[in-house]
Amino acid sequence: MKLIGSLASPYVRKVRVVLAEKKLDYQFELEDVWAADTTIDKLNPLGKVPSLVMEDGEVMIDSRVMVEYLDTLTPVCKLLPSNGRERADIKSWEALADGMLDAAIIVRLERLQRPPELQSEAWMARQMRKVQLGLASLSAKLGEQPYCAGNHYTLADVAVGCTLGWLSFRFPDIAWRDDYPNLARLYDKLSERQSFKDTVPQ
Ligand SMILES: N[C@@H](CCC(=O)N[C@@H](CS)C(=O)NCC(=O)O)C(=O)O
Repeated sequence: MKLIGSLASPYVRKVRVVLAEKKLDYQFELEDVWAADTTIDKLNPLGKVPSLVMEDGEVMIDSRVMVEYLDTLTPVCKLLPSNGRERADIKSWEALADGMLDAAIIVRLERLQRPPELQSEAWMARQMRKVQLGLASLSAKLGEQPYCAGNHYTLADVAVGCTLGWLSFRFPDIAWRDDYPNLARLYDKLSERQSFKDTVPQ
């Protein structure tokens, strides 16, 4: 398999963490989707990373599809139960964590890629509200549990960890560590895993 991505993308990081946890071999190819000469849309019509080129040449898109598939490839470090409510709950954690990223990235692009006179404060505030409410919700759901889904490490922790790490990287002014010590405790624990150490956003 060949994973196309960047070292900064939190969605790419999620897939890289899962590949590492599952001990799966892959090639990693860097692609700057914002460069004028990017050819990413030849592989992925949405023009996004991560994109995963499979052994047969087919391209899988979207990190959520990828991690779900990758988890089925080996029994090592099972990250998602096969079915049932617990699976849906873990996918909901992931949907929330990814949704917060989607909102924060809109704000970042608005700030970086639109001329100041075209930027909408109201639009950015609407997106930032999703990030702030998302943090409060993650913290409330986590409570005093050691991991998102309870006592064991799952895809929920991978997704939440990638979101928190990216917020620290791109939005250092969001004081989530001070506001939500339980999220900081979780993130510090995840950061000790080799899969997280090897994929710190840069
Ligand atoms: N839902 C997608 C989101 C992927 C995504 O938005 N990736 C960003 C990089 S962080 C991207 O490639 N953006 C390029 C674009 O939107 O044109 C996933 O989980 O894979």
